[in-house]
This record gives sequence, C-alpha cells and structure tokens, in this order.
Amino acid sequence: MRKPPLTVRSLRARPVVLKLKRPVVARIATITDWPIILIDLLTEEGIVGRSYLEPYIVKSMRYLVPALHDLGDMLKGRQLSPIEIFDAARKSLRFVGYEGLSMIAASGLDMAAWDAHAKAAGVPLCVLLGGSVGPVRAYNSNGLWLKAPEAVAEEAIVLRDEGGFDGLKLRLGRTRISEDLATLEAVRRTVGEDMHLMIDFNQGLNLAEALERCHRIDDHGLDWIEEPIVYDDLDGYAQLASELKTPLQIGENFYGPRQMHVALQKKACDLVMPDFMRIGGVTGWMRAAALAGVHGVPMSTHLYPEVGAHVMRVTETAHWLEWQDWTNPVLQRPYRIENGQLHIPDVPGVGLDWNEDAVEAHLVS
Ligand code: SMN
Ligand code: MG
Repeated sequence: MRKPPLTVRSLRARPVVLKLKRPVVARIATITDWPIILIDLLTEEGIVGRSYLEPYIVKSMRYLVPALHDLGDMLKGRQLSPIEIFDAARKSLRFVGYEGLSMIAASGLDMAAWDAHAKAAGVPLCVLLGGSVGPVRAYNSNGLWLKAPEAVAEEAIVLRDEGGFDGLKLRLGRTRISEDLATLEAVRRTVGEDMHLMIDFNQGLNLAEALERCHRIDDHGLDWIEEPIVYDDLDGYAQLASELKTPLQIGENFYGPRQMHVALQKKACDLVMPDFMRIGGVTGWMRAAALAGVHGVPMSTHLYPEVGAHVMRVTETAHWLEWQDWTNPVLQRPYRIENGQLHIPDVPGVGLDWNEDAVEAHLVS
C-alpha cells in the first residue's frame, strides 16, 4: 500500500563557521573562515530532511538563516512534495526577485526536501531518481590556490594522494602571466602528463587580460579553463569560447536553469558546472541536466559533493564531480573517496548526518 506523504513540521537552520585547512586565495578574494548553514527539515512523521548551504561570506548567514526559517514557517502543515515545495518557496519571493538570496534559500530547502522524500521511500536519492548506487568520478579541488609555483606543485602531490585522484584543479590569476605559466609548468612536471588538470581564474581577469592569458595556456593540454572573467559577461565568454581550443567552463554562478539556457544559446561556454545553491538544488539541477543533455554539453558539479554524487548518477552528460572536503568536520560520516571516485553510501536519502559535537563547537549566532 502507498505510504501517506510526509507533512512539513518545521525547519531549523544553524550557521556554523569552520577554519579552512587551505584558505581560499583567489584573485578576487581570500577566505579563511568557511560559512555553512546546516538545514534540518522536520516532518510530522519523524523523518528529517538534511542539507547544507555554503554561502562563502560569513555575514550572509545573518540574512539567509531568517529567510530559511520564514520558508519553514510558510510551509508548515504542507505536504512534502519536493518540486511543489521548491516552486512554492520561489513564488513566495517572486516580488523580491528570483535570483540571489531567494534562490539560495529555496535551493537549501529543496535539497532537504529531496533528502526527506528519499528517506520516506527508504532508498538513496540516486535510486529514487531512477539510478543506482555506484562510484562517481571526481577531481580534487581542495587547494592549489595562488601560492608560489613550487608550493603549488608540492601540494598537487598531496592532493593527488588524498584519494588516488587523476584530476586536479588549480587556480590561476597571479599578478604576472609568467607566474601563472611557471605554476602550470611546475605542477605538470610534478604530476606528469596523465593527470587531468583544470584551471580556474575565479573571474579575476578583464576580457583583454583573459584573451591574452587564455591564449598563452591554450596549448597546455588543460581539461578546461574556468571563469576567466566576471560571471555575467556572456558576450565576453562567447568571444573566448569561439577563440580558444581548450574547453571553456562556467556555471557555478547560474541562478536557475534559465540562465544556463541563455548561456548555451549564446554559445558562451563548452562545459557547464552548476552550483547547487544557485541552480535550485536537486530540482534545479534535474531541469538543468535535461538542457545540458539536449545541447550535448558535459555537466560537472560545483561544491556539495554528497548531493552532487547522487544526481551525477542520473545526469545524461555527467562529466566530473568536484571533490571538496570542507564540510567533513561537521559530518558524522564523510563520503569515501577511492581511486579518484566518490562512493555514495547505501542508505536512505543523501546520507548526511551532523556530528553534533563539532556543530556545537563551531556554531555562531
Ligand atoms: C571556488 C570554490 C569555493 C570557493 C571559492 C571558489 C571555485 C571552484 O570557484 O570552482 O571551486
Ligand atoms: Mg570555480
């Protein structure tokens, strides 16, 4: 007999801040403190849906946490059907705009709702979505920020050996091109020709600089060049994509599938890598994955490796999962990485549980 649907009881959002083991040092920002909002979506039936958000900026949690609580209050008593919940959350914020913080809050809620939904069905999320539990190919994105070339090359070995990875992402955008080139060469010398190397400029260049730098690294056998210029300059991206041989990667700043549609229409990139807190959680990802499939564009994840692993199992053009372990300290059972692959735990839902001692130690108000 069909089980009755879950009913939303309340939402709890808790802000924590972790010190990054390897601080983010990019052209546009340095981040030492990593904000995480832990979301628990409680139901009348006792099932708890869990997700988290990583909004980059600690103070942003001061407005995101109340927004999440408001959504929880609004949805109290409602049937927990993830797509309906997501659409209701977005529509409730339509007058302040669909993007930015509205989308981030709705995405966090959405991921928790899908977790609860899969738990109620008693299956891992990837199974609920029509797939199976299995490994997902990942590259290590835990470091390789803007440091001296030799230091980056040394760290590349450490990151490779953290999980037998055959893909690494390094960041470029140093003051001088020569320093970027020296870093690329040092890393390549150290890890060898077989290592897949992705590079990320984190939006640090203007178009003229990007044209010059990207052409200079275009023959380095890179898997992709990511976000060389400000994320919303799609005309600039279209020019870069048409000139470069190396695949151009964007997407972590798409707010919803429609922005991805516009980027694909403009031929602004060769690859896409939506971020779960901006694309619209699992619901937004699945809608975007259909678009990527239609266009034949390889699709990678950005942050959120746990939920990312589940949806990659059912993504037609699944490419690379971005592995980042920055949330691991507050997780009860961090996902296992082996031979460069992420292994999904065979448990109902996404498989997120909080390490409450660690949460308590890092909670902020
Ligand atoms: C990134 C991730 C996390 C913090 C800053 C920058 C980056 C990526 O753009 O793609 O990993
Ligand atoms: Mg990036």
